[in-house]
Formats: sequence, C-alpha cells, structure tokens
Amino acid sequence: MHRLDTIFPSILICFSYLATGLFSLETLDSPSLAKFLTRDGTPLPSGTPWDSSDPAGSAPRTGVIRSYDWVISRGYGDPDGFNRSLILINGRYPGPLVEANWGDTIQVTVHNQIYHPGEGLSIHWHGQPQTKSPWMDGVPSVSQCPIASGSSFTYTFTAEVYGTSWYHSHVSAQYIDGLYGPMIIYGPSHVSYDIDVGPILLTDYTHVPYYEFISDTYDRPAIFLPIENNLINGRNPFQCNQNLETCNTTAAYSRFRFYKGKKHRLRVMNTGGTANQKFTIDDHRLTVIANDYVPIIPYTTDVVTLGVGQRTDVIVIADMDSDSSVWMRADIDTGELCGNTTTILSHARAAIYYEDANMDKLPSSSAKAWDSNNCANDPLEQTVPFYPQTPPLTPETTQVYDLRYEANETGSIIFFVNETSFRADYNNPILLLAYLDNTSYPYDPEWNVNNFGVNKSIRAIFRNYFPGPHPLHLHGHNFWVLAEGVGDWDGSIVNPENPQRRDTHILGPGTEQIPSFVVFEWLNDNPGVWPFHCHIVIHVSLGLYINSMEHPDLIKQQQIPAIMAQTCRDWAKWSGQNVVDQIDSGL
Ligand SMILES: *[C@@H]1O[C@H](CO)[C@@H](O)[C@H](O)[C@H]1NC(C)=O
Ligand SMILES: *[C@@H]1O[C@H](CO)[C@@H](O)[C@H](O)[C@H]1NC(C)=O
Ligand SMILES: *[C@@H]1O[C@H](CO)[C@@H](O)[C@H](O)[C@H]1NC(C)=O
Ligand SMILES: *[C@@H]1O[C@H](CO)[C@@H](O)[C@H](O)[C@H]1NC(C)=O
Ligand SMILES: *[C@@H]1O[C@H](CO)[C@@H](O)[C@H](O)[C@H]1NC(C)=O
Ligand SMILES: *[C@@H]1O[C@H](CO)[C@@H](O)[C@H](O)[C@H]1NC(C)=O
Ligand SMILES: *[C@@H]1O[C@H](CO)[C@@H](O)[C@H](O)[C@H]1NC(C)=O
Ligand SMILES: [Cu+2]
Repeated sequence: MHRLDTIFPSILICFSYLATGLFSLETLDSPSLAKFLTRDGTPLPSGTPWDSSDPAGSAPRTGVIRSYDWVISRGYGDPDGFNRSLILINGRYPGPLVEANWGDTIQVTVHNQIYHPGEGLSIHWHGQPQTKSPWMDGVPSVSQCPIASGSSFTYTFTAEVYGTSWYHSHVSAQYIDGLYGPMIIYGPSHVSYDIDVGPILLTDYTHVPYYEFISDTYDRPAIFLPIENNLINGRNPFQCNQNLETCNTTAAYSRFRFYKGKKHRLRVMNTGGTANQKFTIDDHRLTVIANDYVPIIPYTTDVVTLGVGQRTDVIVIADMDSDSSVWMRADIDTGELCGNTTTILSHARAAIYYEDANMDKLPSSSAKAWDSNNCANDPLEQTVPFYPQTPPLTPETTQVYDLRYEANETGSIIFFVNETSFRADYNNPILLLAYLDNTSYPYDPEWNVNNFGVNKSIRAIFRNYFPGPHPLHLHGHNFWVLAEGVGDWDGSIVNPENPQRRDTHILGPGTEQIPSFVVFEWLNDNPGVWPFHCHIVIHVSLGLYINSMEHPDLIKQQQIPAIMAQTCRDWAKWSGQNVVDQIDSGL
C-alpha cells in the first residue's frame, strides 16, 4: 500500500475566478464535475487520490493544499430580479464552489471588507468534524472571535469526510444575505453514475436584509415566517408586478443539462434560513444515495425532504427522449405545523434540458404531488448507512433537553433549552477559555455549556413543545438518530445495529401537552466545544442553542495557533471603536 503523502510532496493549488457577472453557479454549459481533482490534470499513479479498499476509513494524507482567496463585501444584486443589498464573495452570489479531494487540506483566506456599517463575520464548514482543529469551526463566541471589518483570517482544515456540503457565515443570520456557498469533497462512491451535475442549492429568500428580518421577529410570533421567494442555485424569477422600479422582469431560471440514458448525480442541499424544502423532478424518480456526508443504501423515491442545513445526493436516470425538457422543483412546505411560512412565491423551478431539447422554450411538464409527511425526513427505517456503525448500547451519559418558546422575565418571547436561552459573548470564545483551563462560567448560564468531560458516549433526547419543526445540527460529528416520535420515547431504537447517521435531522412539531422527540447519540471523541442548535436562523437567533464541550483535559493539550488570539485582539480593537449591535443570540 502506498502512503499517499510519500507519493505527493505538499503541493499548493490555488483557485481563481475569472468569470464575470453575479452568479457563481452557471450550470448549463459547465462540464460535469470531476470524480476527483488531479494535479494540473496529470493522471494519478494509483488511479484515485484515496485508498479505494477502505472507503469508510479515515482520510488519506494527500499532501495537497486547495487554496482560496475571498474578498467579502456588500453589493447590490438582483438574482431573482429584485434589486437588494447582498453580501457577496468575490462579487458573486451565492458564494463559489469549494472543492477538494478527500484528505486534502482546504485553505480559505477571508478578507472582511464589509463597511458602512462594518460587521464581524466567520465561516463555518458545515459537517466537517475539524478533528484536531476545533478552532477552525468558524463559530464566533465558541471557536473564535469574529473577523473584524477590515481584517483577514485564513481557515485551514483537512477534508476529513467526503460528499456534499456547504459553508456559511455563523454570525447572526448573516448568511441569508448571501454569505454561503457549496462545498464538495470528492471521495469513493458506493454507486456508479455517469455525470456529476454538481451542487443544487435550495434557498428560501427574502428581499429585506437579515438585520431587518431578525429584528422584526421580536414583534411577531416565530411560528410565522415571511419569505418572499425560493431559489435554485440563486435563481427563480420573482413576480415583478409589485415593484417595477427595482424588479427586473428578465430574471432567468437556473438551467441544467441531462443526457438521454445516462445516470446523473445531483447534490441537493437546503442552504436557506427557514423553510422545509420538497425537491422533485417532473417525470423522473430520485434514487437517494447519501444524506449529509453519510453514504446510504440506495432507495428510490419521488420527493426528497430537506430541512435547513441538510443535504441529499440523488441519482437520476434520464429515461426520456433526447429532445425532452422538464422542470426541477423545490417547494417550500408552507403547512401550518411545518414552519407556518407565508411566502409570496414558494415554488422554485429550474429547467432541465436534454441534449437535443429546444432551449428557447421553457419546459411544460407538470409537477408531482407530495405529502407534507408532518415535515419529517424519510422514515429512519428507510435511511440505512452503507458503511455500518453500531452505537454503544448503554451510553455513558444521557441528557434530556426541553425546547420551549415562551416569555422571558422581561416579556420577550424567545426559545429556551430547559431554563436557558443562549446568548453569545463574542469577546470570550469558549474553546479558547477552555484552552486556558477556564471551563466554569457560573456568572453566565447563557452560554449553555454542557461539559461532557471524559464520557465515552453521549445520548441526547430533545423534546419539542413548539408547534413547528427544528432541523437540529451538531458540529464536530455525525450523530446516530436512534428514534423519533411523539410523546414518551419507549426506549426502542430503529436499526440498532446501524442507525441512520448524519449531522442535521428534523425534530418534528409538538405541543405543550404532547411534545415530539428525537434521540441522538454520538461518541465523545472529538476534543473541542461543539455547537448543537436548530438551523432555522430565527430559532437560533432567539436562543435555541447549546454547546457540547468534549474532553476539556485534551483541549488544554492542543496547540492553538497564535492567529486565534490575534483575531480576538483585532476584534477587541474594532469593537472598542465601533458599535456592535447584537440584536439576537449572536449566532
Ligand atoms: C440597485 O440599487 C442600487 C442602490 O439604489 C443602485 O445603485 C443600483 O444601480 C441598482 N441596480 C440595478 C441593477 O438596478
Ligand atoms: C400560523 O400563523 C398564523 C398567522 O400568524 C397564526 O394565526 C397561527 O396560529 C399559526 N399557527 C400555529 C400552529 O401556530
Ligand atoms: C435585467 O436583466 C438583464 C439580464 O440579466 C440585464 O441585461 C439588464 O441589464 C437588467 N436590467 C436592469 C434594469 O437591471
Ligand atoms: C432539562 O429539563 C428536564 C425536565 O425538567 C430534566 O429532566 C433534564 O434533566 C434537564 N436537562 C438538563 C441537561 O439539565
Ligand atoms: C429577554 O429577551 C430579550 C430579547 O433577547 C433581551 O433583550 C432581554 O434582556 C431578556 N430579558 C432577560 C431578563 O434576560
Ligand atoms: C474565565 O473567563 C471569564 C471570561 O473571560 C472570566 O470572567 C473569568 O474570570 C475566568 N475565570 C477564571 C477562573 O479565570
Ligand atoms: C459525563 O457527562 C455528565 C453530563 O454532562 C457530567 O456531569 C459528568 O461529569 C461526565 N462524566 C465524566 C466521567 O466525565
Ligand atoms: Cu428551530
């Protein structure tokens, strides 16, 4: 067996963006994504950059650094025809594709050029476990201080797990203004396919900047979520008759190419802030092959449900005539118990053209019906990991967390996890304090730190008393999803030998009398401080957030780079001279 790092000396590969225009994801004429990246197009000596005999093992050491340089700034853009202020990465909406092979090092230098007013920012690499680099997780107040306006920071981490994901700001609801994009890690595949169509981002969308969207939530129930549009790869023409001055009626649909008889891999992700998405393709079926970063035993369905933050890879066989065209659709589930979203336009569409289709015409295919399914993900019985892992039968510790939406002492209606509603302290990242041996915060229960010490495994039962769903996301791990339902958990586990694993799962709606529940388990094997929160931006803004602190004894022994302290000094300096208007929990 070759050791890959002896084959390749460390090599730095820089990505640059030469295309012009607002959109980063032009899909129709872009080539199919590679099965893996090569060095300057040179074939690799052993075929693939990974050891194909162990697709479930730990990442190979490729010695390759994939390097990106991002200028982040505000600008005006009209992706759906409506002109508004966005946060752009190198002038683009959504942010550019980050791609790497399994085991590569990803290095992203971020220049915060948001001014007038300036804002701190940070970037979270959703689903990457950041083993041995917890300070690169990109969560202000937890793993770092915000990157101050005018400052730069370089994220460096290993692509430890492969598959489909995204990155996004973790400061307040900043990412819904555009600070997000796709991240794909090429790795072994347990199914064969011909064409990698690439990322398909489903994004619910507002025309007001996030600051207004969040500050308004204190004046209306969080069950009532006003969305204006729904986008696929940043596009879906808005109905422009309301406001002709700022609305461009020539806005376009995203377009994709299918080839007759071929198997297409689509990497679908919910990169929105609020809504439960239902993904379908007219006249085609979807074979699910991965949920989040976890390959699963394939099964075929008509509709895929994605809560905010979730990803599902599907294979689609193009079995129509070569001149066909059909709609790809993402529908916001506006059901009362499923977010109770009010949208002006909840149906996103993108055009799929077969190779001989007439591209001057929009498709005329009809939508498939779907069931709301109580806003749940597909049944746990159906979603079985391809590479089995059995959770410990008796976890070393079990915690129950009750999620409620109620008034605090001064009358604001916010979210509580048991007794506390999280509020970030940007100046004191909990991980960096733990490194300095400071792990008790009796003065500040709002940090919601659960110190799991040296336990081997943790089981967490979340009970939801709120009449809407919560897509719960744990950083640093894939959790097992042992069970879900309504009422009291009876202790039974679905597929106990090999339960569903992923990093985000939808906890269904409950009531004050009968809560819904979900049972998660994970190994306490990643020293660090790991956020566990609802991914709906308003819910986390209103405090639905806890921290899982793992092995503080080992955090102390890590080598935290000096740039982390420097980022805090830069932030202290900037925030000393500028007002930091923290209108919400901060995350
Ligand atoms: C969008 O609005 C800004 C600010 O009002 C303006 O400067 C810009 O020209 C507008 N862009 C378009 C395409 O209308
Ligand atoms: C959904 O929102 C409407 C409008 O605010 C409200 O009247 C209704 O009670 C909400 N439904 C639930 C289940 O809270
Ligand atoms: C409307 O969009 C089209 C196509 O993107 C563009 O060429 C045109 O300049 C836009 N017009 C305005 C007023 O923004
Ligand atoms: C949360 O509250 C429930 C109900 O009172 C209690 O059983 C549980 O132990 C609490 N969890 C924590 C982590 O304190
Ligand atoms: C209640 O929540 C509001 C909104 O987050 C906050 O401003 C206020 O300080 C909270 N009151 C107390 C007593 O914590
Ligand atoms: C821990 O850090 C907090 C925040 O900086 C500080 O207030 C507290 O005094 C520290 N505790 C110890 C024991 O150093
Ligand atoms: C295990 O976790 C519980 C809950 O946080 C904690 O109280 C306990 O001290 C931990 N046990 C060990 C051995 O670290
Ligand atoms: Cu939620």
